[in-house]
Amino acid sequence: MRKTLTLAGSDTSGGAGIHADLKTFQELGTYGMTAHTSIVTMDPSASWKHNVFPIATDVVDSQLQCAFSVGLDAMKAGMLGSVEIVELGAKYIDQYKLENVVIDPVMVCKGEDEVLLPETVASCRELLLPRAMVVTPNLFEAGQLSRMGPIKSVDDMKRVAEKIYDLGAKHIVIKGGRSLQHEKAVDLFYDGNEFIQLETGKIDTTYNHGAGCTFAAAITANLANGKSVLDAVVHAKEFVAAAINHGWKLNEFVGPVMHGAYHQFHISRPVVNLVTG
Ligand code: PXL
Repeated sequence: MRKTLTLAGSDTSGGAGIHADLKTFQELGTYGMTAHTSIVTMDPSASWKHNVFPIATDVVDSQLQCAFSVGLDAMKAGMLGSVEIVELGAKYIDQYKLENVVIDPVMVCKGEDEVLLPETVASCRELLLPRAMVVTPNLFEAGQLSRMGPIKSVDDMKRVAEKIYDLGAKHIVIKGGRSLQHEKAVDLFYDGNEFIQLETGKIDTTYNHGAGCTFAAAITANLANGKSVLDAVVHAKEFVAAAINHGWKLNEFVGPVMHGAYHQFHISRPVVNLVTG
């Protein structure tokens, strides 16, 4: 059994963070393990406002010691929250020479505007990008990591991907998703050599909580299972598109993706077109 780890925040509402990752790891046939960096709760009496409770650094250290000791096939890092936790993650990746590292540089929860502190973004740029087999920023995160500001077009995505590659990440997937001014939902893959656009039809839903985490977790599980990086990314995009297609309303504030949709609804599996150049 291949072993996967997520170093991320716990989303009590079950759609994103560690919960999305574990469900996805399970769906894709790997053994999921966890290291919690924070616990996120939502206040039902304050329009589902997110409260983030950080986990003490020595507790994160202890979890990483435990998980890495069993021998990991791949790991994913999501919401890290502090420079100390970024440094710990980098230390364990080096100590155990882990290659299959997926960095999802979560800087903000959907609908919230509290952004990671600039020094945490800087430590992510300096310590995690050089250790990343794959990094999966959305448009905002890609703009922050590259320090190249707002991204408005596929051409902007290409310039930013080149910059993030120069910062040390081996493969970059910038998630344009449906926010880009384009008729399709476009993500851009770059491996330092060629650009590949991954295109799916835009899905008209707001029930997409946890989509980014699910995508990165699926890449992680696919790498653990021995897929090539491009195959891991393309399959993860199909997996998350199915999950978004079957997103559902949890309450008046949030609609999570359906992590199990890919395997439960074979007939409606989305198609991902690859456009090179
Ligand atoms: O979707 C971003 C995200 C990541 N990680 C955790 C979260 C969220 C958003 O709610 O709670 C733990």
